[in-house]
Amino acid sequence: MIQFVAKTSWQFLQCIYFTVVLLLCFNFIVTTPALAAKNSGDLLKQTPTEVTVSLGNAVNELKFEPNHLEFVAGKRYTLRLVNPSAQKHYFTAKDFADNIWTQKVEAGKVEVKGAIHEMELKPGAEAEWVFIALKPGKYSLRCPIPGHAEAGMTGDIAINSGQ
Ligand SMILES: [Cu+2]
Repeated sequence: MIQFVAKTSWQFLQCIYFTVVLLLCFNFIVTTPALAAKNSGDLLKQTPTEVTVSLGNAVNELKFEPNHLEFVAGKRYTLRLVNPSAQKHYFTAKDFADNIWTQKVEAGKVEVKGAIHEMELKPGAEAEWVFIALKPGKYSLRCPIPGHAEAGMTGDIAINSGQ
């Protein structure tokens, strides 16, 4: 048990200083980017920027439209995924998903909270992925259904630095 005995006001100030430094260190240790995003009311109050991506299209071409997406770190987004084609597709971007903070995914009457790594959209399906972009970088996107990525169903996602 450590006891601070303040004999003089100088020692008392030293105790205060030490305590403040300790608290700052502790705060630094527990503040991971994900927790920071989760705990920050300001980030969640941002009106999300809406981005729509089509998985395939009405004439069954195997591609994402658009196939290049850009986000800014620290900004909130609603990524609307739609599948207007006659077959199912995946939106698979695991590294991207690891570097964002997912607030929720809404599909039909279901709202899913927490981390998501890939989504399968059946013909005609629609889902909304609400997240905050965190770590700047370049990430790849693909549909892992056999033959789809090979036919061009790939894309890239950039998270740009907010500075
Ligand atoms: Cu596909």
